[in-house]
Amino acid sequence: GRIINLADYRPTDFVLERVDLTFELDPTETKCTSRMLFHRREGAATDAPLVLDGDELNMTGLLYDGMPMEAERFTEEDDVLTIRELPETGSFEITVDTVINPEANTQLMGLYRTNGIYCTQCEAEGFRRITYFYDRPDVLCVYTVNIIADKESCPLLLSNGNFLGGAGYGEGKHFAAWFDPHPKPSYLFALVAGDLGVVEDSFTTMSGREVVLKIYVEHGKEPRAAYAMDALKRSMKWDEDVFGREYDLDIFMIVAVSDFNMGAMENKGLNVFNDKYVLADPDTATDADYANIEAIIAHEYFHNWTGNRITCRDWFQLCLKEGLTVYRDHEFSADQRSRAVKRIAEVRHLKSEQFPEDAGPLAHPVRPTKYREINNFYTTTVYEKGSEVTRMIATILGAELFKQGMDLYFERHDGDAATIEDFVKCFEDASGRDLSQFSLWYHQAGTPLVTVSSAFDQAKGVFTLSFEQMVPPTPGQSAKEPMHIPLRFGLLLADGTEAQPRAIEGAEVTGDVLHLTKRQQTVTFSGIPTRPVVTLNRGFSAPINLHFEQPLADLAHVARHDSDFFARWQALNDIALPNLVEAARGARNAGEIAVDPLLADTLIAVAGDETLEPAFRAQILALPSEADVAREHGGNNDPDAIRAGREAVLEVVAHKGAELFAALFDRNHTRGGFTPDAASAGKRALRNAALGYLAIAEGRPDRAAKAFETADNMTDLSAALTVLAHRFPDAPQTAEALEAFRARFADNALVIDKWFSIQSTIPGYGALDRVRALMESPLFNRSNPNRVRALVGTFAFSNPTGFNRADGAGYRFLAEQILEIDPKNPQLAARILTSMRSWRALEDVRSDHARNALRTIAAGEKLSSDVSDIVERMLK
Ligand code: BAL
Ligand code: ZN
Repeated sequence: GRIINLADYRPTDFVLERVDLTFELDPTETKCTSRMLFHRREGAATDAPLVLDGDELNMTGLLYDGMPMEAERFTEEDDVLTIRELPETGSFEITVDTVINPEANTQLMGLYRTNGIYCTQCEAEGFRRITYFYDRPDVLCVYTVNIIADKESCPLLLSNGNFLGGAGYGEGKHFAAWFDPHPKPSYLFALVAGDLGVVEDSFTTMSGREVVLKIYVEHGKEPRAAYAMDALKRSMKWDEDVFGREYDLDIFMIVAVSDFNMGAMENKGLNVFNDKYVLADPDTATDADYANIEAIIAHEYFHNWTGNRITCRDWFQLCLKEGLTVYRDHEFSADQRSRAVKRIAEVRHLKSEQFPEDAGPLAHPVRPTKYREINNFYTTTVYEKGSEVTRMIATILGAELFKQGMDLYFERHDGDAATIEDFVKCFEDASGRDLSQFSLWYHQAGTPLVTVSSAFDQAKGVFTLSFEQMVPPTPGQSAKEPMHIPLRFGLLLADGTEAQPRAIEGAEVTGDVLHLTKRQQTVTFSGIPTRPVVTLNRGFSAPINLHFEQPLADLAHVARHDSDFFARWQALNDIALPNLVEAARGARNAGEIAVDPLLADTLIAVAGDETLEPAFRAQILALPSEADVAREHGGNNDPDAIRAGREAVLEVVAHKGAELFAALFDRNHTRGGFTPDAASAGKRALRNAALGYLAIAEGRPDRAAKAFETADNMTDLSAALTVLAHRFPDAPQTAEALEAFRARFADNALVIDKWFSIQSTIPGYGALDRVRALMESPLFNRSNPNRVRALVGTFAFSNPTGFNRADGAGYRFLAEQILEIDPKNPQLAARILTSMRSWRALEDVRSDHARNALRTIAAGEKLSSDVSDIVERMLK
């Protein structure tokens, strides 16, 4: 594929007024007729041809105003249809007939078939696999869709918008017509047909309109859609209450399918979901599954305003809809659950997924300026860092002005295909603030590093903070400008109160936000009675790395007393991480592994503090992960040493806290009827964290085996199975539990995914053989993305010691898998390959093996543009 540049953007030469699509569905020979009404754009060259996008199409007919197009007026070449000699003024109609084979569509882009269900996925460029089209987000028009299909196998015929009508169509067939009155780009088109069960409900909007809600799932699974429906209604209400956004069609539908590349898709009025993010009940879904379902249902629903009504001008603007919509779903979940715990979980995710991306060969700006394969830009940088950038706008402006900016955005751009510049302008206009420096967050890749030092002059009562910021070089960007970094802060005094400085000089301060804008900046606070303990970046107000060598006692003070619970967690993290890095160095040099007693004592004190909510204490007990330690270590990483060091720390904590953990394990048992609410989930998280430590302290599988036998919900069951498998992989109880789990859930694919994931993440050298053996299991299914991700993806992403075997066998295995998956499903292959994004940070022996494996992939024949784009960037 060629490189697409933001600078080359220009509007189309023709305006698409409307499209009428007719599908005659057939598993291998679906006929699609597309009638498009165009006129030449004002100002476009009078001889400019109409150039439409295609991808592997079989065109069987082409008409101009209903008559066959003369052969010399068009060419069909390299997936592009070019039509010449078109009128200078007035509308004309182009009709394109194509024949599609949904059964053979293993890429799962365009129109495909999964378990007998026809469905579509068109974002980003899937519509061009259905017909020749202006397949770009800035071309919006209204759609009429006629679907003809076999009545018996496809009683259900769905598309976007409102149902117009349906009837029999002879010979066992029937048809249905849909009209979507909202102009939309092709990536939001959807069609679903098949035989599905339905859960129905309704929602009355703030202006009193009744909206029909339908969630379609496989027959028999209807009860498992109840939670998704509940989450949908809460999302609709929340978007009215918080953003003033009302739903705009008479019906909102969700369809759950089992073969899906993404989590879900926000097609107008007809969301299509990976069933993993719809189906839940206590026996089969964990608390994490419930939280994910709630978040993704909300995310896709929220897209109706941020994405659908206001869409992107081009794919470079992807963060315009994704970053903003992630921010909205984060806020929704924070309001539904514990805000502090939600924030901790978000930051953990950001640091473990986005920070490594931003620090490696795949780093790119939130708003990139070029790409080769757009599918590879649905990244954690565009989504999660994009959300953090939106959050910073809210932090800088404050809640009221942020809301005014959002309202202005909805008012000014409803119906538009907009840009990041349009979005930022709304906040500038609403607040009067200049956000030009701030906008660097969209354009400069890399995680800023802020280094801080402090001094206190007791005699003058002046406290000084000196800041230095640096944005590391990233691919294509060697020199960086200083950024506008909003830091929430507090100055804690020994008595637990906060200092109120008489004056602050050297930086703008608004409320509790300190605005860093220069490469170096010294800020003085006067009128400070005693040496304060400074707490910085409360709530993770800026997505940065902060280097601040604070005395351990100061961090412990923040950990126990800060009013911001996120800051408390962060302080404990800042105590733990250097310990874990030191422990890893010790293990690598086969030296002594020293563990600071303050770390274990502080963790145990917080874990035992009954005034704190259980979910928070569970987050504290989940020490920084091996991946977190690797990131902090920053290079020459040896995953075995990192694990050995971390294990040594866990041992100390486990033994010191054994008595407490036993008490927590007993006291936090949620008995008698599962409810997925956040408080109950928190208790389960704390209990299962305690179980993990007890397994270490006791050195026997008995307690976990008993927990497995007596568990009455999937959260506790899978947690116990994980402890058994990860701590006691060779114990007979583990083999029995794994087999019992398999036998009980063999016919439930989503639960079997957990069975695969738990085993693929058993640490250590033997993991690869286990994964290979599991691939031979009759339960493994190569053509199902969830299954491939559960086994191969989880192994590569989440088993640092197993995957990064020193002999390189893990990397060779991945290369083999990528080359096998790629011809069938390039998006899936490319995504799993990004698990190697941090290969350059490995020690030499491993990084040599990793490079060789990447070269093997790069040398593969007929690589997809998805995989070749990733592998070439990784090797550059
Ligand atoms: N637009 C792709 C799926 C999502 O982010 O909602
Ligand atoms: Zn999205």
